[in-house]
Amino acid sequence: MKKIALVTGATSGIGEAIARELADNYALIICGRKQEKLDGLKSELEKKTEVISLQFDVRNNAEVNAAISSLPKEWTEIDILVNNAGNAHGLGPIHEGNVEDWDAMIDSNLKGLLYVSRAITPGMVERKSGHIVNISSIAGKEVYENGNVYCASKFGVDAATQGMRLDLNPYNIKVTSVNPGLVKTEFSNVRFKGDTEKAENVYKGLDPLTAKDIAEVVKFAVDRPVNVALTDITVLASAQASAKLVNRKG
Ligand code: 8X3
Repeated sequence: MKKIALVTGATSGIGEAIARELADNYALIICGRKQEKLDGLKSELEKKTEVISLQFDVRNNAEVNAAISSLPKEWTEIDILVNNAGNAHGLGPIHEGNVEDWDAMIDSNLKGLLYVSRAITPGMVERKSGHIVNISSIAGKEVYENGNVYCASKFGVDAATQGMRLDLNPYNIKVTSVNPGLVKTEFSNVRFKGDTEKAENVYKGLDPLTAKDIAEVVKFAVDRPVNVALTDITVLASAQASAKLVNRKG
């Protein structure tokens, strides 16, 4: 079998694009919460490579462990782990924050990434090889107004990524962080809970990144030769100078 890549949050947006991109060179374990979406993507990608799907919620450690332990023997040696699952919920000042939104962001963006990494890294350590790609955000590099807890979750991802790189260094495991800026996906629809006007305004007057743009960067990172480790890659739309400084037309 080819090298095996596992992608979380593969049922939409950046994760789905990453799965498509990696299907050229890797056998794929696609993970997500929505079985129907997993089935659709699996039948599409099976035309290119071997694919297996795992349905679980990264926020639930028991589900994570059960799913990873259910892998058939020939799928257990995971070479590439892409921790992509996560989202933003709400955008507003800290004193008006919705605690359920906070829990959702910290549980999926940070704790979910840790649960999945905890389940998969022992095998990589044992084999002394592997590559983890954490999809973080420009929000893990800069705090912006009203971003408070989303930014905190992504700063957490940034710290966890650095920690993983240190701890896994003796075992030849590469750890890469990819930090996207404005990518037009369902991201803003989810953040604004279906308010499409607010979501559209985020990308108004600029040419945003696409999920494919980020997926191509991930592919580039995992395809580097053994002697090359890309550690920390921030990818902004060309019109962006920072998280919120955007040169919008008209
Ligand atoms: C997504 C990018 O700028 O909306 O993580 O935080 S941003």
